Amino acid sequence: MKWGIVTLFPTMVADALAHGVIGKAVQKGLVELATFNPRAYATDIHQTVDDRPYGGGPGMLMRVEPLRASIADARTQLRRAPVVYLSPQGEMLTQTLVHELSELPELIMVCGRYEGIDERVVELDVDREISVGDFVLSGGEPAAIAMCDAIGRLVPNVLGHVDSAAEDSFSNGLLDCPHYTRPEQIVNLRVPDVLLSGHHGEIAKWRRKQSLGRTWLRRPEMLEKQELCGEDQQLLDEFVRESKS
Ligand code: 9D3
Repeated sequence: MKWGIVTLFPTMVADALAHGVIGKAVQKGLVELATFNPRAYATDIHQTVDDRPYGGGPGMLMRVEPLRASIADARTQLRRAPVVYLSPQGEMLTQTLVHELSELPELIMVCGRYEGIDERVVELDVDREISVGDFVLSGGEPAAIAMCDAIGRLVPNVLGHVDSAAEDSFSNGLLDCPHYTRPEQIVNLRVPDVLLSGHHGEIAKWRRKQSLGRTWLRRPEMLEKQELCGEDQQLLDEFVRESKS
């Protein structure tokens, strides 16, 4: 998959995507990253990339000409790519949307800075506006990085077997169960006996019960969206009963 990222801070994005499984995928050519810096398309002596908003008020917007020229260049290099504008006004990024985007051959992401971009650029050049959550960032780059990370790990051969199984964990609509490693005791806290028992059936049941229980405690709205099977309902009932005693 090819990513084109329009950003005033190309090293911020490239550096962030140079680590871990995504970094490996870039090295292997499983994903390709190209950045387009509006500043490189600015034609005035000062290479100006900001401009004042009509109507006044505090804050600046991205200057239209270099922004549109950088998006146009990205489009010529990624001819099959839809253009996403990362913005707080966008539709919320979910794992379902991540899955959908991971099936594209190419994707262009436009990162805003300052107060954002002229609405006519959205109308003319943008196919889709996406937000990563209801909190305030100082620009689109951290959002683009999060989106590339989430998409990249779904690209075939980017993850090994172990991680791709774990991937089910959010897609299955439940939170993950707690995990434990050595030592068997930390301060006064022991690893749950069942995990030391070697009974794989009991271990799987315990993990499922913890997933259901934690989702019930922390994200009840996730459970309301799905109908539990009889066995899951029984495991959750046990968890609820035990949490009250
Ligand atoms: C005056 C109000 N502005 C500043 C508080 C609004 C504003 C402008 C620009 C708020 C944030 C930003 C920069 N944010 C992004 O570019 C962004 C973002 C975000 O802030 N939250 C969640 N997802 C995203 S995607 C891009």
